Amino acid sequence: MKFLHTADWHLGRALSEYSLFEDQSARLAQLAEAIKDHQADAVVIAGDLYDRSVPPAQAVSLLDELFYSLTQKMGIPVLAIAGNHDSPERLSFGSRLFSGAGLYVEGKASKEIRRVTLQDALGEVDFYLLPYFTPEEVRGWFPKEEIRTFDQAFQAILSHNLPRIDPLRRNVLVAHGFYQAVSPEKAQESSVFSDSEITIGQSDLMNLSPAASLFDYVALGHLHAPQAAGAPHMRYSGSLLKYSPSEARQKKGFTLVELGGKGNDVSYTPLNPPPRRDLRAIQGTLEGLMADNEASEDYISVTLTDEGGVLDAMSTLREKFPHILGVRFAAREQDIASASLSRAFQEVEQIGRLTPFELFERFYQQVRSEPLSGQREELVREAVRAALEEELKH
Ligand SMILES: [Mn+2]
Repeated sequence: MKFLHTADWHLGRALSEYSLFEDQSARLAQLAEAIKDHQADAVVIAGDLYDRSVPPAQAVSLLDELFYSLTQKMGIPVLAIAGNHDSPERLSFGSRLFSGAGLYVEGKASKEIRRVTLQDALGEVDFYLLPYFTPEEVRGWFPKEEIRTFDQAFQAILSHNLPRIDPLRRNVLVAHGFYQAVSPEKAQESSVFSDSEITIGQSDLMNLSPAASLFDYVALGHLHAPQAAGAPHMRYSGSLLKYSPSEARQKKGFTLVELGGKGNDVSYTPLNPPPRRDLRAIQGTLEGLMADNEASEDYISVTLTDEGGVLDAMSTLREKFPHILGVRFAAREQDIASASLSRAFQEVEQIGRLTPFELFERFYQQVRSEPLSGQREELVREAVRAALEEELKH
């Protein structure tokens, strides 16, 4: 059995002001290509299909088109679970009907983990679909047990399902969350950045160790960097694309997983086709960056090392990098990081003193690299005036 393990698609996501729709569609076309090229038998999507619980219509159509072409045109079964970014109920829509067509979507976690059995030349493979869940949810299923943490919730679900999982069969677990095959005590010092770039403490960590011998492969989603979760056969495939400058150095794509007969080694191969546009982080002085770099359509995150103030850095860089994501100043960050936090406070204070119009004016300048003027300026002034008047009425 060969399948593509992928996760964290975040369809509908934008980078700064740029929609990623074209990049994501191109990526999904590459996914379909990879399935053909490698003759995969199935696709496993380990959560965060969408970026938000109410995704843009365009993202819904994109996913609908892909699901149709995979299951109906190519005859490839699709197994998917909800991540923390998805709405469990919305993702579940039609799920019972669709399973008849080879589309297995598990939106809401349930006490009995949903099992989908697929067949290959060597026999059957059981896929267990465990979407993202919260401890509160799980507490309701096991009223007699003490469930406060994610780990307690996961262990309760796992023990409850143990009798249903046949260790003599080939088993695959699909899950979304912060999983590692270590004891939570050991992981206390470690902190990991997830998709939301918020540090996850040990409170979110779920220990996969008890599942290690039960499953031939564990297909995980949530962490955006491809990595093993404490054992080589329990893995995060990583996100579909680079979704933040902090991910600039990560390799993105899908993982091709090959299950042999029961007891045989599982092989996994990362597939990283080049994206439509890469995301790169570059650093230097404004002059140096402009002189040393070729013009590029890539998404570029810039850190300037200039000592003094730099005028119009964003619009200068935009000439070379039309998809610039933002400019940070290394010196300023150092200042802030060291003693002079007061400067940051001053800046915030200053922003606080701006009128709504002035604030928008700044925003416009930053986004469009040109001052707000003429008819546009009039329109904004009028809109602000109207909004303020409206507010005064209440
Ligand atoms: Mn997630």
